[in-house]
Amino acid sequence: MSQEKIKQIEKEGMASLQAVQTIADLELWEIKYLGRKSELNDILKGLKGLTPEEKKIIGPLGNTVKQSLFRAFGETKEILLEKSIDWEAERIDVTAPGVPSLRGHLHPVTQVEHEIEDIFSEMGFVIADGPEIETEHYNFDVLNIPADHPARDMQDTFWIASSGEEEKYLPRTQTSPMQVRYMETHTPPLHVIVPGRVFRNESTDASHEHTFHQFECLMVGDDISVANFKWMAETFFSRFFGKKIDIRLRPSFFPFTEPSFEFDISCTLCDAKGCAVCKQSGWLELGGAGMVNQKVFESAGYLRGKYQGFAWGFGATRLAMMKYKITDIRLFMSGDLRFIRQF
Ligand code: FA5
Repeated sequence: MSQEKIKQIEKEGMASLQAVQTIADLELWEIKYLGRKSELNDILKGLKGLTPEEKKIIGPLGNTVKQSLFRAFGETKEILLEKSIDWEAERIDVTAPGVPSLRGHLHPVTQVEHEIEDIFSEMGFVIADGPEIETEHYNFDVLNIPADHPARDMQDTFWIASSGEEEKYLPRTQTSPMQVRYMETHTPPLHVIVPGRVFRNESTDASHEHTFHQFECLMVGDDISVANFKWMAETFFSRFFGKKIDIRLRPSFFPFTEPSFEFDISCTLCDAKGCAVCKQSGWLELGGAGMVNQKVFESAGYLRGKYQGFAWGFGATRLAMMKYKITDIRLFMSGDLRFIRQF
């Protein structure tokens, strides 16, 4: 009797599936023939009440019919889904012009930073990174610039407000604090460069910004001399500008170097013939340098007189100005995309 019933369910189910035209109707069909409360399911659930002989016939038959109804359901679903696609709406016009995607690129100062890093890396220097927010200790004290020293006024500082008790913090005014930070954890011989953003509380003009990029270069060993520095600087600038660059050292003062110099490079804009940017002198001022003051070595924990080395710092933003012949430094940070997109 159940056998007959199962066959009838199959016949009826298959026939009514032929008539199903929509996904909604198909869902109703599924509930009726394959759902938990379907007749077929009731029969299969009732198997335990049957004799072993009946079970042997009804069980396999019920499952086979269930499977074939399920397969037919799947096939119909696929057909209906395909039919429901609006091909017109999906149509792709392969001849339509493309929409260009916006591509960003590195900021010109970052590009120059990368070039500088590449040249120094080739010369065997390692690249180190330091914190932009520094302590008074590293930015000034260990560099031989105590609180009452007039040299503090050489770099106008943005101080971070504090209650006065604890260590004072500031956005670093120079990359030089990394000299001592690096030496505290490394033993000579060492060759390191430190690129970084620095901040000064000063009024801006065509060649001065409150936020700009510097490079610190430090080379320490047993017998490093000014001659090493001069060769290094000439080699670096000649590679950077792709032509022979001369260096001129002038006596100067920095508390953390002794002796100290400002250094100029031959003007790249006029090939040292004299122009408005170099004020007709043929030279451009680019940075400071000197032999590391033994007091700085002592701050780093080295024995006085044991090592010799040079340190120099120069403005990477100024270098970018020379490279790209930009006459106003403020353009770099202006956020003006018309400027940035030229690089
Ligand atoms: C220093 O900052 C020293 N730390 C450099 C140094 C390092 C000397 C190691 C000795 C040994 P100075 O304040 O001169 O020095 O700045 C160095 C360079 O940073 C300048 O030559 C210039 O290229 C750049 N610079 C300084 N101030 C500005 C500014 N406001 N805007 C853009 N570039 C600046």
